[in-house]
Amino acid sequence: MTCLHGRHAEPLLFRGLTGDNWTLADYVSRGGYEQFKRILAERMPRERIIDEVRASGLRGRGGAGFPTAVKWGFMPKDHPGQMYLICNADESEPGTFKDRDILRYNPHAVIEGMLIAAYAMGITAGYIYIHGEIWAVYEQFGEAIRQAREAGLIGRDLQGSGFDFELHAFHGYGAYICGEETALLESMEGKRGQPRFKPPFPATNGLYGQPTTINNVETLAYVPFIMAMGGDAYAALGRNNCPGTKIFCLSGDVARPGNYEVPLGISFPELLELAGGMKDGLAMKAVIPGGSSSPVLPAETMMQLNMDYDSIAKAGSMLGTGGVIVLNETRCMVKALLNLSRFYWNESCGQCTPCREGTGWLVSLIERIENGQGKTEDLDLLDNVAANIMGRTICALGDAAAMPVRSFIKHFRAEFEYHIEHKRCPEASGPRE
Ligand code: L3W
Ligand code: SF4
Repeated sequence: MTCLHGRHAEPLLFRGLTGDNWTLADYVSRGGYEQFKRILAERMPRERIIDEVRASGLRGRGGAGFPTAVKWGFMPKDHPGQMYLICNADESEPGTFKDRDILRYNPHAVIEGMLIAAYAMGITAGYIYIHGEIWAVYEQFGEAIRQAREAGLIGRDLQGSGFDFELHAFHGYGAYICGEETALLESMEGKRGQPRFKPPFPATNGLYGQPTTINNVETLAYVPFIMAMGGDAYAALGRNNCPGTKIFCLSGDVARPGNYEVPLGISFPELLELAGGMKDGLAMKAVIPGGSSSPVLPAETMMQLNMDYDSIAKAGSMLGTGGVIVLNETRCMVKALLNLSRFYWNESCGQCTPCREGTGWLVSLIERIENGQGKTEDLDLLDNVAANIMGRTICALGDAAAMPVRSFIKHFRAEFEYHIEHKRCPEASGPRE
């Protein structure tokens, strides 16, 4: 189920959308493409667009939260060859399901965001890399591209401005690692989707070795709104000095799971209330606040927090993608961790030994504990394996696999010890005394 609004603020991206009103005509009737046309008509200086995005405080919504204007500013100003803009729609972080809904409900906002971004950086070619398991979304987006091309919004000499922009949809292969920006580039170049060392960053050595900017779907989709209302006004939509809005994906043991577009900095209790609170009236035990890569936090900590990058980081986790996974009092934390760890083991591309071998070791150890065959020393061993993965790999997947392990043991050690001491998982018997 998807909830398309938050009652605490008028949503921007999800306002009035039904699933049937995604076409170009619908988007234009909502004021769509006016910003791009205005920019072309005014021959707006590129720097003015980047300044507006800077004022908005927009940060990358794909997980890293990198300031968008700073990223755009990395692109060379006078590159003699081709430069590329890529929209990363390879969403597959567990607990994250916002980008596919943006693409499904509001594809033209993404296209207009790409057009404005491309103009601001002087880029003439773009791709959207769509996750391999959402074929229907890929097909519909292709149709949206066709509509925009027919309307003279994609192609050469757009609106008689002299600005060219070609856009193509690229169907990904369904591997989580291809959401890592350099693995995505490898995959687009027809190679195995394995991350590259950074630096060099894509801004200098991206697709086919050319300067490339890669932005998340949600990041780009907000750009037309920022240009329409102005960066300061967009920033003012946030709470507690946190600029703008964000879509949070609420899943797990909440009454109404779905996507909620709310002011950044909203308190966690308010967000939980929007999702109907806890399902079946059970108490909350823990929350994974920013997709499966973010460390788990106990319920008591979460209830004190605001949902913004700094507050969640200060509490020892990450806002990440905004994929909020809520676990109730009956959930076995060992089993939950085993589930996550299996995912990273499966998705490791195998390039780095600590990740390839370490993720497998983590699964074996957690499995042993969950099955009641764990030993007391396994907890230290788990921490040791996780510590030996962290910071020793090419991409962030290694850290993403290790961090949950350390946080689950840190906050829920007693549950691991219970499994070891009683040689069984207590989940079937409900909440423990
Ligand atoms: C030029 C520099 N560019 C940084 C660029 C860089 C990238 C962006 C952020 O990981 C996180 C990860 C997952 N010159 C630059 C520069 N850049 N310094 O800025 O870079 P970075 O390295 O901080 O992050 P990343 O490698 O992009 C992403 C977390 O997101 N995550 C995973 C999400 C998964 C999905 C998915 O399912 N597709 O999004 C969730 O939290 O753990 O920490 O563009 O090039 N000096
Ligand atoms: Fe591949 Fe894991 Fe190394 Fe990332 S950390 S490059 S997923 S082996």
